[in-house]
Amino acid sequence: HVEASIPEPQREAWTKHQVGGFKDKDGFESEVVRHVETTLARSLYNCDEAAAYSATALAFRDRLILEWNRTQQRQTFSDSKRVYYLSLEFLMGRALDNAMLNVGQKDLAKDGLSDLGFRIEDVIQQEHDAALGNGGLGRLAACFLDSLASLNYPAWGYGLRYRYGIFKQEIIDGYQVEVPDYWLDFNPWEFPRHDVTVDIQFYGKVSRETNEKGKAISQWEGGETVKAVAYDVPIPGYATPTTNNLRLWSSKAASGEFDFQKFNSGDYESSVADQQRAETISAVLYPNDNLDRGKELRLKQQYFWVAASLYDIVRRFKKTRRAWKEFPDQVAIQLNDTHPTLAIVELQRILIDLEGLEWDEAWNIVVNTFGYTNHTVLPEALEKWSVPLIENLLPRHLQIIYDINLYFLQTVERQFPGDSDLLRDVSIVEESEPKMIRMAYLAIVGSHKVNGVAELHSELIRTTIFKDFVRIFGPDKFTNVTNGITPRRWLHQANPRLSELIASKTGGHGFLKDLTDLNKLELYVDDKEFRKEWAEIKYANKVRLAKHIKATTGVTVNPAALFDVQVKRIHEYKRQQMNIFGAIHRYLELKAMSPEQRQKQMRRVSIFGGKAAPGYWMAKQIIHLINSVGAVVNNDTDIGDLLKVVFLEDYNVSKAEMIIPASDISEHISTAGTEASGTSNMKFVLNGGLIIGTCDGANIEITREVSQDNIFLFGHLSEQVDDLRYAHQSGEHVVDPKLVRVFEEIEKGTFGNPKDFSDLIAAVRDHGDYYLVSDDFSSYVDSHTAVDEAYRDQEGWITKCITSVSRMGFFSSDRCINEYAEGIWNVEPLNTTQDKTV
Ligand code: F58
Repeated sequence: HVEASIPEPQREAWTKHQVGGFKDKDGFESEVVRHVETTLARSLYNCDEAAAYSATALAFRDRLILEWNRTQQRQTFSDSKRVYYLSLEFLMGRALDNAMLNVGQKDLAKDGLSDLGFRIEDVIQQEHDAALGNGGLGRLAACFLDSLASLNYPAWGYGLRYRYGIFKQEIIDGYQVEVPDYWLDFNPWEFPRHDVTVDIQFYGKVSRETNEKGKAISQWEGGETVKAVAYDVPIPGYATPTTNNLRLWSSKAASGEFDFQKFNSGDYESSVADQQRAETISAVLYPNDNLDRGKELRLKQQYFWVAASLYDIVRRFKKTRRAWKEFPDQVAIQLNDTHPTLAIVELQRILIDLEGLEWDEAWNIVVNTFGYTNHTVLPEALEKWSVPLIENLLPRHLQIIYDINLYFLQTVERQFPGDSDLLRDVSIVEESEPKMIRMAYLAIVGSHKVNGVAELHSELIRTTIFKDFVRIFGPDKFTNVTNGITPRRWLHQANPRLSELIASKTGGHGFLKDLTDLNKLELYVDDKEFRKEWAEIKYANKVRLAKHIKATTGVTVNPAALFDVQVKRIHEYKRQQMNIFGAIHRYLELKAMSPEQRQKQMRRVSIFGGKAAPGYWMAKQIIHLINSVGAVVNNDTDIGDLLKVVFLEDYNVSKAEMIIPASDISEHISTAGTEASGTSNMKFVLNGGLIIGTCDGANIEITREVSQDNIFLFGHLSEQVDDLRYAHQSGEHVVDPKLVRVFEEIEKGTFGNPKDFSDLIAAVRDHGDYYLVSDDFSSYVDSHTAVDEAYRDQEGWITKCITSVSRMGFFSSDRCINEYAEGIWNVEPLNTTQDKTV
């Protein structure tokens, strides 16, 4: 029942002329030249690497969109249930390399580009990262899209098309400076859909009317209208014809360019201001990682995106002419954290106010449609919105939230009569001044499943922040889906040589579709030739990173030294401060040694990278301390190669692809119970690095898979944290003597003005050491000693690395997506008859 716009008799002409995309090297070259000469209006006389990138990207884009079209048709005709992944962040990184690998034409493109005078590596490097995310949560969404397409699930991502992604970080005199990331100058990967628009309403008022049947209907009207315009980004699956869609919304003034009435009457400024106000909604990504700031513009972003997406989803459903009660059989919507929680309220509004359903019938549909993923237990990151703010911006939604809460609390009262403490504790409305809406509670009440992202994390949400809801809804509503990563980007693309070596031992590239195939590697752990190649690849990756370090920081590092890496957003709970204190401790120990003793020590390069939220003072101090320590240590002739400390500027997805394969040991050292999962831990191990970590997040499951012998665990356990904090508050806090020594050195001025770092020290020494840096410090230092000893035995080290990689199959995002599909969405992959093979 899908209608084609071209009538039957004319379709023959269409089929005859349907474009197929390039098939071979020759076809690819001709597409590149055509794009250089026509689309870019250049020629062989002025085609630089940037132009070669643009033309190559356009050639692949053309290919993708053809698959995209076919996929959308297939999914529509099959009438199968679709998954909609709502995420305010998609941290995609570069697209070209990924597209070439996923459609299996990188070799062809490499030869073609070489014929035309270019090296494919240089061409790939021209691309600007699509950085529409902060960190783990946004990158997880990107890995999920890759898996959904690779597994042939009918799925769409919905997000915002920010004009500015996460800021670019520059390090000037050791301090972070933020520079805007304007990435849309040339973006061949998006298709503007100027015909797919939705008018989104804000503010205004609610009136109640009685309809013909005598039923009271609420109407929301007036206020401000902004237009949402769709931009589609094709998401190619690996070795499959499926190319799914990521739809990003951009905001525009509803009245077109600007108000001509105002313009003609001389009121230029306000006519332009209206336009700018509208465009501001999708202008910039909020750069906070694990912190909620409650700004009105952020709420506007959330509603704008949610309302446009739901309108689109409902429009698609209505085309099938099914009954409303079938909505949850056709549609599964996953909420990536609470940011899209208003979708619950918006769908209920559509059903009762616009479609005339009864409350209960509508609510049943809503609950069966939504699933909610929680990504944090940190209280400062749990979203709350003030009631007056919502009341002003979305008056009808506030009423619906109150009704949802009322009916919910009524059921709680029936279940637990007279328990007023419980009612207060679980109320969606917090009785504070001003009142606040607890978005996580709203998300729980409005979803049929709630999941955490690693076993410990899911256990913690069941027993701490959401424990009352487990009593109310029963344990089955709460589940765990341990995060995963896509092996296509994080092994095949980031570490092509390792991927080929693995393919040569496991019988081809099948492991990229079923990562548990990696276990075949364990057979070769003693194979001399294999081990030698393994070591060579790691060394080559380290040489490449060493060159990057030299080029960007001026510091010379020895690739034979142990590379110790901590790259992630800078946050006190992730404890980069502990890492740099540890580096200072190592420096002091080396300084205290005789030259003969020093000779026997292991060489280290301590590598840091990551952005601090612009308003996060402590995080910025940490960056400054790392750079200040580097400036001293790296120029100390007593120390030489034994210790280098570097901070890599502007950590992002494409840098991660270079850094991760070059790591020997990486640090995942959050205070136990604070890191929901972590996903880079998985990437590092998959690339043949070991990890040092706390018993937190997915580290625990990684340990279970690779075994205790292949990971360096240290520190207190999550169940000890409360007692330790309590003890600190009661004044029983004795700072670890090694750490005292580190603080003394900082305070002597060895690393510059001690005042610059006084808050970092005070947090540990005087303000209760909330993140338990001192409590974990000595076991952290010991663990580093164990790392040194293990690395001294190179053969033993390589055995650990190979064994670990062979046991990482569980951490594929394919496994993770299959768990969501079965346990939460109830969707199945769509059979694509002719599965392509790469
Ligand atoms: C991260 N959260 C978790 N939030 O910290 C990490 O442990 C987990 O592996 C990852 O999610 C994926 O599940 C995270 O990245 C954010 O960046 C939010 C951005 C918007 C404001 C609140 C934090």
